[in-house]
Amino acid sequence: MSLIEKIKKGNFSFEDAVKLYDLELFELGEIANEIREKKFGKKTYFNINRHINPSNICKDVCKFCAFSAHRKNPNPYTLSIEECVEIAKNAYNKGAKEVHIVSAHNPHVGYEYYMNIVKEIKKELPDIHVKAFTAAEVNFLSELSNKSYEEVLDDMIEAGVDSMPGGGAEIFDEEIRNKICKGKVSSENYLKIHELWHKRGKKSNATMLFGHIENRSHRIDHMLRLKKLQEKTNGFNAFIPLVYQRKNNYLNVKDFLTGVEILKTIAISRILLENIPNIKAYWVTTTLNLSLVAQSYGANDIDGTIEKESINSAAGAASRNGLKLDELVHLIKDSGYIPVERDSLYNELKVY
Ligand code: V47
Repeated sequence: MSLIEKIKKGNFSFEDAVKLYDLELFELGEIANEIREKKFGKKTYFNINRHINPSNICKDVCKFCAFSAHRKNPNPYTLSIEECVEIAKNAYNKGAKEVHIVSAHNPHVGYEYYMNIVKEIKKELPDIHVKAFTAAEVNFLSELSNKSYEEVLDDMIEAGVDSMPGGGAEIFDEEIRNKICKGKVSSENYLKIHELWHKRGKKSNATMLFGHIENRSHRIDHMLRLKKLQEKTNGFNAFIPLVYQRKNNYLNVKDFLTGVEILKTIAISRILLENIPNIKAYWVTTTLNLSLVAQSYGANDIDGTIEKESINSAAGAASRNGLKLDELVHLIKDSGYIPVERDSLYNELKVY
């Protein structure tokens, strides 16, 4: 049986999956695009959202991070709960349907600060979808409060969190993880937290940070661990391969990925993760141009307008001020796809 036949039948080994990278980009693209078109045709999803990053003071030191306040970014800040609510209100009034809240792990503000941001936003804006707190934050909040993961997740639900973002996954391989983000949530616990969240009937996303010191096998291992959990829970809405941004951090990376390697990784994720409905080519780290190309290599989602973003832009991504809705719509249309505004759970809201 050929490699492609084995993969298509779902009867493949880890080594087979790694060998996908040896295929020509166009061949991978064709297989990935077939899956994409079967699921979504020419539709490309986006949402109107606003990122809120409440604080950049962090007890953890991830070498790839340029966002947290440290020697290369000596500007610590913590937004008040009122400021977070104000940001959410302004965004809502301009059409945002989702706030995506991710903070650094600030040990000084207390457990309730995190929960109250959500509670107060929901009190003012009961209709807005709150996508908040990565598994890394859940782990941090559990350590901070001496509560179990279950208790933290239940508190999040009570506060009004609707879904969880996929951040904090980085790369699951323990040896690489130890080198780039020692002390952060373990891979096992990242997956456990998402499993517990899914068991509560809730959805989440999963990310993978690539293009640093990992190799192709580590990426395949990462995808296959997600695939296994998805088989159990079916709780992931989207997989988001995040391309490593190189500025203002402490990770010494000499070789950067080619566009071909990025597209191959997106295509392989579409092929291997058939059980995760959406593949997001997050324009912030993929760049806008490559995200548009990625639509033909398996990606059916490019995230959203964002309005303001501080984590990836601190490391060099061109996302500090988000993207205008009409520009996003035009870019998708001009590249031959149909822009579809979705809500955070992938219900279609408007076809442009
Ligand atoms: O967890 C940090 C990553 C993530 C860098 O769930 C970096 O819908 C690249 O998770 N280069 C936060 N990436 C962003 C994130 C996300 C974004 C959009 C949508 C969703 C979703 C989730 O950014 C962090 C970390 O993995 N990150 N530093 C860097 N230098």
